[in-house]
Amino acid sequence: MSIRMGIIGAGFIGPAHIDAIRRLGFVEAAALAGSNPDNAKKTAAELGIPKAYGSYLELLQDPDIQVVHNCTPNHLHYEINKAIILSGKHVLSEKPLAISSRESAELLHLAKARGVVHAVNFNYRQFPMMKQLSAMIKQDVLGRINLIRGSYLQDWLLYETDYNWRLAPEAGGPSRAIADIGSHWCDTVQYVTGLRIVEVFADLATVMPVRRKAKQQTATYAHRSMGEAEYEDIPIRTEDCANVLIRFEDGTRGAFTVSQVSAGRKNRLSFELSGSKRSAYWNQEEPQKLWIGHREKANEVLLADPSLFVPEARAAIHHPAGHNEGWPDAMKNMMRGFYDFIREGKNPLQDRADFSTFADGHVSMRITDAILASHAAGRWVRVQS
Ligand code: SOE
Repeated sequence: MSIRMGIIGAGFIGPAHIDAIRRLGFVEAAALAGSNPDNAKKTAAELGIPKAYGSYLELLQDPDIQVVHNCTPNHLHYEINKAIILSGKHVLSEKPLAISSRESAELLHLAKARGVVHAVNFNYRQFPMMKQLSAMIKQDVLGRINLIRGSYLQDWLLYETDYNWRLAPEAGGPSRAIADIGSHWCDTVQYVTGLRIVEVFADLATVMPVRRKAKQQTATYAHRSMGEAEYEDIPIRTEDCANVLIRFEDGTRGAFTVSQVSAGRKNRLSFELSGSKRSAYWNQEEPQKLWIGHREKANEVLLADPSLFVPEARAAIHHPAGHNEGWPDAMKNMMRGFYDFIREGKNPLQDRADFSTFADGHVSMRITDAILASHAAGRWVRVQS
């Protein structure tokens, strides 16, 4: 018997959710809700989804649907996640979980009170190499971690004619680069090291204070060149890039940079851990490689290989060594963890989840809030626990 899911919103990320759940074999994409009936019908037909609803409230009334994925723009996450929880259906939300940690605290509380299974899509921790690295750290292979540094760099917002709903605080929220991609960096690093970020000192920058928005809507990652359309000037109030100093709960120091204006860097989430015995470096654009740094001998590169991995990491890898896996496979792992939890009837209040839950989504919102407050005040700010 398959689990039937419904999806709300189908921009860039919605189809990736559908693709990943279909690869599980026991989840059916049964319904889609859009902002109006015509669009919903068209998109549902393109994605091969049988039912289409012109509003998410109609989808939530469908008794056949057990799980709902919220793939809408950020400003709708809170309202829709709340409605999903109140409908009694399980919920998988895109990140950020909400626009502020006040909202995410309420969502976490509600999800717990209603006993629904909840997840937020921090998919980068789902790479097999991240599970391998996490196990290596637990086995003390790197020794004590002294320094954690890295970056998440993209270039899809490099030009002044690059525009998307994520740039407007009304749709994307008060933070852009930090909430959109810095949140992934923090989740991945905290997952791998097992260390919480407790304090931040941030410097945010909007390098392009005015952008030229094409009069037609522009999709995430769409490329447009000047002269192709009519434009209007839009003042920009969200950050294109940021540098953040961080302190972890055990006193470990770190720093990360985020940028959506770094030419040539497409989706480069990377970090380096400097341990007392060894270092390790990973870059999402080449996810099958882990660089291991030594002082007394030649450095090594570990290539993803199920036969060399610990069981938790082996379970996340779907093909033999050399048949490289990537982003869609990490998405599949995210979905598999979430749907196995539901299929096995696990209790979200008691059973441990290896996928990111609303608790992780809330932690992430607390970090974003602290980063914004630090930038505004020009000083260290503690992340509220
Ligand atoms: C755009 O910056 C984006 O699609 C993010 O919204 C995703 O969360 C990230 O995985 C890739 O980049």
